Parts: sequence; structure tokens; C-alpha cells
Amino acid sequence: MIAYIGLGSNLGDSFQYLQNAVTQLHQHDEICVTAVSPVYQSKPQGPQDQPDYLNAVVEIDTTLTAERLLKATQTIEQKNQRQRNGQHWGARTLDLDILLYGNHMINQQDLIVPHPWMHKRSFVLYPLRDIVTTLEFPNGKSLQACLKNNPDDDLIRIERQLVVRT
Ligand code: A4P
Ligand code: MG
Repeated sequence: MIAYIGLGSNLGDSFQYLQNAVTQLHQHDEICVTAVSPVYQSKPQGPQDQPDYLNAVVEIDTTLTAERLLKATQTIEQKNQRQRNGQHWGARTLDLDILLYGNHMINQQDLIVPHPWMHKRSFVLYPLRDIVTTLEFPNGKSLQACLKNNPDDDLIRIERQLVVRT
């Protein structure tokens, strides 16, 4: 299954945390990272009393079910000092969101796919545009339309690039 994962960090060495995520996803026996977007810096959406974020999106090919993929991404978050302090949308060393899982629409208590906020987040849409092959989301939204509704004013594309290594 082809899936897209959003990576985000705004605590500690954020670039290194994003790189750890790419490496650790690719090291998983049932996940192959097939594309990596550029890294973008942006102001926090939601609570403003936190540092700027770095974000990127990766494309993966996986034999995991969506549920098991969620467990795998949560394990990687934990390995990277992710602490849940109760603040919704608060600062974090590493956040991995499952954006798309093939064409599946998933509505479970612990997993909603497509990710419910992705169509409103420039920091997801622009890196996704950089690597995506399909332009229609399974919920009927199109990437082009979402990009039009979400200007990239706030996004700074940084020079340094993430690499896939095992
Ligand atoms: N969950 C449900 N659907 C999914 C999914 N598709 N992928 C559940 C991953 N997880 C999913 O997540 C809470 C619960 O969401 C999980 O237990 C899982 O079962 P969390 O990561 O523990 O909590 P959170 O990250 O604080 O909440 P949430 O809603 O994931 O926040 P977001 O959406 O990650 O937003 N501004 C900028 N510029 N860049 C950012 O990356 N990120 C956030 C956090 C806020 N502002 C930002 C950024
Ligand atoms: Mg999250």
C-alpha cells in the first residue's frame, strides 16, 4: 500500500528528529520510504507560544495495515523523546501523522484517514505537492483546490535535505 506520512518537529534539533523519522521508518521491515519532500519551516498553527516548526512529508510503500502503521509511527515518536504533556497541538520533538493510506477512508476512534486537518495545512499540502503522484484525495478533495485555498506565505523551504539511508 502506498501511504503518506506528515513529519513535524519544533523542539530540540528538529532537523535531526525529522531525519531520525525517515531513517527509522525505512529501517522497519515492512516499510520502504519511496520519496522524501523538502523541509519547510513555518509558524505554529494553533497555540502561538511555541517555537517554529519544521515539516516534511514522506511517501512509503508498506505491507502494514493502517492500524499497525499507526502503532509503528507511535513507537518511532516514543523513541524520539516525544512526550505528551496534554496540550493539544502543543510543542513536540516529533509528530508523525498518517495523511493518506492508499484510497482508504478510515474513521475509527484512534485513526482518521485522510488526516482531518491536512486540507487546511500549508505545511502538509506543499511538501505533499512536491512528491505526490495522485491529485485526488479519497474524500473527494483535490490537492490543487486545497493548495489554492491555502497560500504558502508563511512557509520557508530550507536548503538542507533529508536522506533515505538504512
Ligand atoms: N490519530 C487519529 N488519526 C490519526 C492519523 N491520521 N495519524 C490519533 C496519526 N494519529 C492519528 O495524536 C493524538 C491521537 O490522534 C493519537 O493518539 C492517534 O490515535 P497526538 O500526536 O498524540 O496528539 P497531537 O499531535 O497533539 O494532536 P494532533 O491532532 O495529532 O495534532 P496535529 O494535527 O499533529 O497538530 N504548526 C505547524 N506549523 N506545523 C505542525 O506540524 N502541528 C501541530 C499539531 C499544531 N501546529 C502545527 C503543527
Ligand atoms: Mg499527531
